[in-house]
Amino acid sequence: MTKIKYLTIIVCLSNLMSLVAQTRMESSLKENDGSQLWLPTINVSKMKEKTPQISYQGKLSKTISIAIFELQNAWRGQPIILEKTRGKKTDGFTISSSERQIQIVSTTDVGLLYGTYHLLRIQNTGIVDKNCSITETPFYELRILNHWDNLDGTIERGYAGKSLWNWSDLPDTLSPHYKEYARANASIGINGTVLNNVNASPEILSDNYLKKVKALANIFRPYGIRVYLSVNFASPIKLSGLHTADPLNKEVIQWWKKKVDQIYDLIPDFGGFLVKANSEGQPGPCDYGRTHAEGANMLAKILQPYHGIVMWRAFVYHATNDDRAKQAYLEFQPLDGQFHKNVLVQIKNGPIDFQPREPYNPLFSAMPNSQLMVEFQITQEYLGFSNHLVYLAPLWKEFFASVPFHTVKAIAGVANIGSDKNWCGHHFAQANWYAFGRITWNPSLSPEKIADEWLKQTFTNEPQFVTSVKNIMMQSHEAAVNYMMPLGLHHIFAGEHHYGPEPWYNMLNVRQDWLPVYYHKADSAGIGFNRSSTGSNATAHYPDSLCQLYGNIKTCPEKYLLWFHHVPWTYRMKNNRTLWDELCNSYDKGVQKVRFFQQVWDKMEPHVDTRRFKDVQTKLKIQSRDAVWWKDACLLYFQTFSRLPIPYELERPI
Ligand code: GCW
Repeated sequence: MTKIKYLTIIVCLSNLMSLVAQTRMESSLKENDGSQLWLPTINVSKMKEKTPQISYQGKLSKTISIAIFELQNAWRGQPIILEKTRGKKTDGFTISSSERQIQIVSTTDVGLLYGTYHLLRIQNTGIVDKNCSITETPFYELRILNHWDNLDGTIERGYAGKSLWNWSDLPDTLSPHYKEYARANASIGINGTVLNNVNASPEILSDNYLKKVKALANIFRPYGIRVYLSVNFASPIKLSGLHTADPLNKEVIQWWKKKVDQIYDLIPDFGGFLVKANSEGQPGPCDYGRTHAEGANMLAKILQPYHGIVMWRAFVYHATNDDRAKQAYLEFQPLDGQFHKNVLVQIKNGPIDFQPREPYNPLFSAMPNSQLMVEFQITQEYLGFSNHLVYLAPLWKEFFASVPFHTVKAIAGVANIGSDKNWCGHHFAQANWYAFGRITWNPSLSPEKIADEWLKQTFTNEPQFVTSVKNIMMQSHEAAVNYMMPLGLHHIFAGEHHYGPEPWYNMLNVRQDWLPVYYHKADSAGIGFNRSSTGSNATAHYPDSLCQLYGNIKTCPEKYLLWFHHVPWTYRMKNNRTLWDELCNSYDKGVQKVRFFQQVWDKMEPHVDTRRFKDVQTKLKIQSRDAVWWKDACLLYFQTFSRLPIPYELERPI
């Protein structure tokens, strides 16, 4: 048992003057390779010089010690009182400040840690108010990252190096990155992590790996982060040689029960399982004639006594003739109300697959009797990998413009984190990790506000820099949609790698629903996927008002036009251009935007350290070339059907 210590920590500080401005100056042009993220550098020698007075009365847990350490390292202001009060346990906190002191109050240790990070955030973004009173409560209880990390160190759709988890060294050697990762997550409220790929190796549940998982869980725990695992539904067969993985089979149930007991023995606060079943070749309950609900409930009942959960993915589609956009709905909607209470159905934001832009997945408005969670993709599988600067908060906000916050119980994000020095491959990709955390904490935060916070903490508070670069970030998603897939086009990526364009990709022996031609359907009459009542009728899965809106070519928002309709090349758009001219203009607009980003960034040189300035400049060059590649490839290919000229005033294809 941990020895309970009651102490009051009073560390005296001789100089209490506000050093906010000074801290900013120090951080702005210092060499920075991005490894520091948005958090204050830990500087033990400076801590001694400037340690503020911090008091806390109560049981000193590891979590509270971290909070005190962070404050001692970076807070430059009034004395601080950390106070734990009685009441309903939440992750929320209150910060109140007066001339003389600041008080952070919460009912939990982790709430005090979150309060600490919040205080440092407001200090670093330059808005510390002497008489403030802030109350923060996270909107979602579960704020979770999904790592698609394989046990061999590779990451599926990862573009920032190898996996952070050094499986071969664990549990004996613990990389310092584990703590830094936990610290970064805690600073933005992320409280869960699924360590391994949803295409799960059964090995993760072996005795050997569970010990490694335990070592990571021990490091993350004080930061308020619980560990979860993706599991392979056929694990009983693959690990222990059972002849079946049928969820209703007694032996199978017994196998999972024993496994779960073993896990909780090692990791008492283990979070639960994430399951990709009967999707893209993964095993699942349907292999035995059972439903997704039967599969999920079997695991859920076993996890329930431990308060564990099951996150069951609804990302399913098969090689049938029916529209891929309809398949998850057809399979999952009839199961509404059948899932056990500790099952969350995890649904990707759109009905196809993390495309640059998609309408929302209609399952979100069709399963009122189930607990749903949304899966966003932070890693930029379809958005230029770690080469393109694309700020994703506007994309996620677009989802929430259609799906009210309360519809989902939790948010998962497919992580973009790897072993690269700068964590995410592109300095600006860190903004997406940051924004994901902030949105799971408070989905009403605006993308502008989040970008503002991130820029100030990561680069500098210099107003000219913040305004100009925020402007780039805010326009970056729309720019990428324009130079890749404007007006509702989707999935016209090169086969396999999902980086560049290959709208012409068409092979006889490849599944139809993996071919771009299946999605854009360009022919001499027009372009686009008819999902209205005269086509696949996917529009019928939306509530009536939206079904009518999307189903009618005249009322369908133009950003989704080619998602829902096959449109004649000479169709008149709202601005009176023909569809073809509008398509050309959109691609061109995307390219010009990236050129504009380059110009703005070049002017930022005085405000940014050389290393990061050059890194971003180089990435923008790649992005700019790629944008031209996309424009030229798509327009020249589609022109073979439209047989119309590219408007005079636009840049010619190379
Ligand atoms: O988008 C597709 C990806 C796969 C991924 C799958 C999924 C983990 O291309 O790499 O597999 O989605 O989400 O399961």
